[in-house]
Amino acid sequence: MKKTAFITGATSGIGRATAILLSQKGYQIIACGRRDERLKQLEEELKTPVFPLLFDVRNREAVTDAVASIPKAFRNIEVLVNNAGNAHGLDPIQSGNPDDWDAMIDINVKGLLYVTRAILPIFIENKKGHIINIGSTAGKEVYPKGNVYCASKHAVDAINQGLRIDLNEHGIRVGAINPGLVETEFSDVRFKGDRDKAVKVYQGYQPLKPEDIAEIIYFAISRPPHVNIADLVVMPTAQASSTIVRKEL
Ligand code: NDP
Ligand code: 8X3
Repeated sequence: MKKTAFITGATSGIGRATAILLSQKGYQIIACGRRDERLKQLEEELKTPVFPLLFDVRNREAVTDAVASIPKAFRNIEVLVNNAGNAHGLDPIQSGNPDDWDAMIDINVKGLLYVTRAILPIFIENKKGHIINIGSTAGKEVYPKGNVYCASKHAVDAINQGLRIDLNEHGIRVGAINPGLVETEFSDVRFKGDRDKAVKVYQGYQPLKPEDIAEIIYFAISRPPHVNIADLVVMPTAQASSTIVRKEL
């Protein structure tokens, strides 16, 4: 039976690039997201079997139902990539929008937990599995106006460590990949479709590409079974921290 990877946020950016690469490497893909058209497009593009799962990670019941609906041929899940997430807004706390805070906590933190909780019985029964949590440099430091997004990614950092501890007895690998600036739809979402603002985030230097992160994810999951990449930070060469980016292009 082919190995299966369950990827959240496969409709765009890092998740989509990971689905494409893992399919090229022979994995069947369970591709998750809320945009049906994008999932259909991905299914047509991939060479290996794809099972599209349309759900919002915020909806606990929808997550449970989605995982329960996975057919037998796809239940041999070996890899879970917890990637779905976004920043919503970039404001000081004193003028921040609580709806944005809810979105970030509900998607980046609670959504990741719901999905993980739903998949874990499969990993525990199979006595194997590998969870890759997509954190961020925002989970390692806090930058101006990053407040709640940074809090959500610090939570991912803590959950990554907690999962590794709790799952140790089951032999399940758990690791986080924490990227700096990657050019995706991330800033379009953060700035609510303001294209001019989004484009500027990646101007004047060479940002990471989603494919760079996909390659690191593949590197992590293709290590021998005794090797677990527990926590990895990756930034563009031009970036030294969340606020120091050398612009020369
Ligand atoms: P994109 O905006 O390109 O992709 C985000 C993905 O998350 C989409 O596929 C989207 O799918 C999915 N998603 C968002 N909200 C939900 C939801 N409520 N339910 C289900 N799926 C959802 O951004 P990236 O590829 O950059 O982001 C992927 C991850 O990488 C995120 O966790 C982000 O925080 C992290 N990251 C990004 C960095 C960057 O600079 N780009 C740097 C560090 C970390 P859909 O809309 O179809 O539901
Ligand atoms: C995304 C990178 O710097 O916008 O996590 O927080 S940043």
